[in-house]
Amino acid sequence: MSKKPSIILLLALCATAVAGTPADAVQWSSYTVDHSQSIAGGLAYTTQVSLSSDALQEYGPSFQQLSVQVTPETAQRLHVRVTPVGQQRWEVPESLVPRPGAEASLSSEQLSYDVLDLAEGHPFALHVIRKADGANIFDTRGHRFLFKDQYIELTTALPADADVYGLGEFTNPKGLMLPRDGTKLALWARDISCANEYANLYGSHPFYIQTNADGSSHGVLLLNSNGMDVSANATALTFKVIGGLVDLYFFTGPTPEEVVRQYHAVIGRPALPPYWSLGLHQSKWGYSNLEYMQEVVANYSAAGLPLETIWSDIDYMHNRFRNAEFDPHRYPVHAMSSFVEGLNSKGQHWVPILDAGVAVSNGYSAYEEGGKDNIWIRDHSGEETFVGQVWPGPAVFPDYMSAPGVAPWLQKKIQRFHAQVPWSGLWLDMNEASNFCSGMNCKPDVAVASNMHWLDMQVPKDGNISVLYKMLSTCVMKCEQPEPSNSLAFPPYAIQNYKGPGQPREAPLSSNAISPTAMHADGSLEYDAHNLYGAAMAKSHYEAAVEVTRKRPFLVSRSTFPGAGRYTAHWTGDNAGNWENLFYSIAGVINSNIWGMPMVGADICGFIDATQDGDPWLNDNRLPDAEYEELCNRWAQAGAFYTFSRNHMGYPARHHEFYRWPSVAAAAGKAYGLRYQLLTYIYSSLFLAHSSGGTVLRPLFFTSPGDTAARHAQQQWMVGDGVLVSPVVTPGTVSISPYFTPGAWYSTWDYSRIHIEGDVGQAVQLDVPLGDIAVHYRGGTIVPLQQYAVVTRDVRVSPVTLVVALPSGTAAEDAAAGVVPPYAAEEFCRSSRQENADRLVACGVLFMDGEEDAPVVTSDNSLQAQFVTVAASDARSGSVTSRVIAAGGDAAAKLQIAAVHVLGVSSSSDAAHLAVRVNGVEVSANDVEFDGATGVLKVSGLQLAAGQSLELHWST
Ligand code: MIG
Repeated sequence: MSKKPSIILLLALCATAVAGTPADAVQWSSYTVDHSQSIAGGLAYTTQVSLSSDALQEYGPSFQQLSVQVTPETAQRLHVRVTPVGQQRWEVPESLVPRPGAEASLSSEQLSYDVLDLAEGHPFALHVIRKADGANIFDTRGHRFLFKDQYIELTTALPADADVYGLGEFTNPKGLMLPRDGTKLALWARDISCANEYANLYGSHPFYIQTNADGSSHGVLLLNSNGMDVSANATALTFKVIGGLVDLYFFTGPTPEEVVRQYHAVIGRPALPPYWSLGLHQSKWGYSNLEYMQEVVANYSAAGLPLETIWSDIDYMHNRFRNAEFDPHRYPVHAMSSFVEGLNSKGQHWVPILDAGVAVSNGYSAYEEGGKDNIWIRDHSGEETFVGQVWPGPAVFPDYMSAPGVAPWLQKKIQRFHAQVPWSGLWLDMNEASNFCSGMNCKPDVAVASNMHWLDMQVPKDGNISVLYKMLSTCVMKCEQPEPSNSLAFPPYAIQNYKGPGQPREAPLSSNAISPTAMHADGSLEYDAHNLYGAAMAKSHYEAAVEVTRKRPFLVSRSTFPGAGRYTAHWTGDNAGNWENLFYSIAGVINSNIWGMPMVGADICGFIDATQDGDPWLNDNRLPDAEYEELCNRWAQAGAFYTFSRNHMGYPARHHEFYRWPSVAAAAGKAYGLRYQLLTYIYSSLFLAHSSGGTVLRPLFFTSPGDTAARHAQQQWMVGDGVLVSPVVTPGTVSISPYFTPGAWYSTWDYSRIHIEGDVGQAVQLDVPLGDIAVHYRGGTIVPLQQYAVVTRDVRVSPVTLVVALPSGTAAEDAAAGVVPPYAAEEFCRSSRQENADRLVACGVLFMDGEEDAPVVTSDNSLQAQFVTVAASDARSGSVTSRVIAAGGDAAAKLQIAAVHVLGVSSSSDAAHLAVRVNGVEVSANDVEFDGATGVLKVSGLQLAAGQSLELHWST
């Protein structure tokens, strides 16, 4: 990037946007630009800025000099780092987020952005524009910029008519878009129910996407793990951060999906989950013994419902909730191991929970070995082990981020666990990390007799611990509280750390967490590293699981940070069993996709069986039984289209396994019937995200970013490029008006077509009686559909029907309507559209591998095929061709294409002259069915290996 033209532009822009001279401007910027310097011939350069006037001195003095490093990294990605000169600052470790750095041989002409306003003598501002239209990507002019030891303030302008989303983790009652009323959203990992609106939840993702009125979009990452508040109002967005650096990445899109891909190229692309994990999962906190779990499995099968995986919550754990140890009475190891072997032989799976804290308990191997290996997080002095509390007594916390001995310790622990009972995946809970005590130097409070009772407690043999659980999560230790002058425990700026309804928003950082004064093995402070606990735990478990199982791991983590998706799936945490929370789950799973964790779901039917203000332990404020059943019916069907589909509930919740009610069982049977047919399609979509970045569950408006009404269609979501889900999320509702963006949409149930003409979408009224859910294929996609079976291992080898959903317009017409066509990001599809601009084009992908679930996907162990349909613009004739990219592994041999359904063939087609040829051979009339009224052409009786190329022609 050449900077000279920028300065000229700056002067022009200054005159209009910010009136006045540099001297006046000093009032908004505390820093003035000294000089800048190119770095060794490349496009990168560094600018030094000096403090010219300070503000908010009650938060401490601002640094005198800052170095601003501007590094164009790719044509669509700019990196800007601001560091205080001569100071070592905390930053997110490379071990968790390895930085990709700049592409070699990048030229300034290639860059889609420009940086302005870094001219000598001027007030310092970060001003990044998109070159194509001059639109602002980031613009701090006119806003205060402060950089102190424990307080960074950074504000960028936002157009009032832009939408901003993707920051979290928090529950937004309005849906996806950030509130623009100045509400401060805190990022500080916390163990708290996600039914709490606007509360800082389990993960921290300092990233957002801005979609302008015209649909053009860009993204901003502030790569910083410290506690922070982020707020937006009508004109600006502000970060207030209590440590670390200003380390910014800008992604210029310009479509929202491209922004996400560009973002994932920095934080790491998502792990591919094993195929079986796409099956239905059942879980409950409170399956008090093995017999109980066996009954649940048997009930699913008796109800004729698929059940892939049964989960064990902390109920399986031995005395005082020892991770990875079985209670000898309720879950004896031998019985468990034969139970799980039995499951495995039927193609089913078992996944247990692991909590972050490790019980301080003599005779507990994980505890004793960890002490020897010196892996626990240290108390503030650095000498003693930090002791907190998880469940009824003292617990210590493995330092997954930096203790050198943690990897072998963990591997040994989970190896032993796996040798006892072969788990298929691991559920990582309480890793914010949650700690029921606040403070330092905690010791069991022996002065309180009842505390000792809890410590001695054995879980009763019948496992009925309902009274105990609630008591157990209150602190039974005596901790030293830091002095008010302790700036780690009480930094000068208090973020909006949420503690619970009716409590002050600014809870101390130590609340329900490891003390911010605690220390890691490498000397880093918990104050800085707190938000990374979950991501570090996920990474360690991923690596250990690969070693132990030699298979692709399946992990589900509650706490996450950018980059965690390389290792783990996510669930949205402790939601409530009500209609609002069903709705919240939509934005919840979409956000997780934006953050690089496409494998995600909410607890189906709700974790807490009470509305937000009710006390679940008192069973108050629950939905009446009949309405609960109705909710679960709707949620079963919606949840069937999360990527990670798990029915889970809390201890005191009414049971809501799908078989509990005939109506819900029927609804689940219908929705999961379709999900299972779509498993390979979902898997293929996850594979695309894994290999190229991007989302699987995404908002409808990604198909038409400039359509503002589509942005408000928040009760729907896309699953990949080809499937739109429009569930009922309100009570007593049998008719809905979901939104459809321009083009053709086909019901997955009967192939009936909705055609939206023009360049804006439209709401279309649909009848959805209880037990039905609206699901549509998007025109322009080819979806591989298979056959339902009770376990996924049988689905994955079943014959494939290619559903070709023809678009209603040509590629040129799509472009004119401003829609983003399906698979726009895939080169093969983009070029097919370019070459066939005046025809109808549809694209699809198929990815499949074998049951060995190899940790790394290669072309030797997988089948990868691309499908393209090109049809005449009158849709009377066309072709379906496949291109096989990889034909390795047993899938390539086993998988067969048995049928092709083309939707949207012209109804004026002449059925009498219909001819279909496959790989040059005419298909017999018996195997061809054409319904002129609906425009559906069905070709069956094919036996084509999916690993071989296919060429089908139809003409009428
Ligand atoms: O504070 O293990 O979010 O899914 O069932 C409760 C018991 C601890 C919180 C998890 C939830 C799980 C529960 N856990």
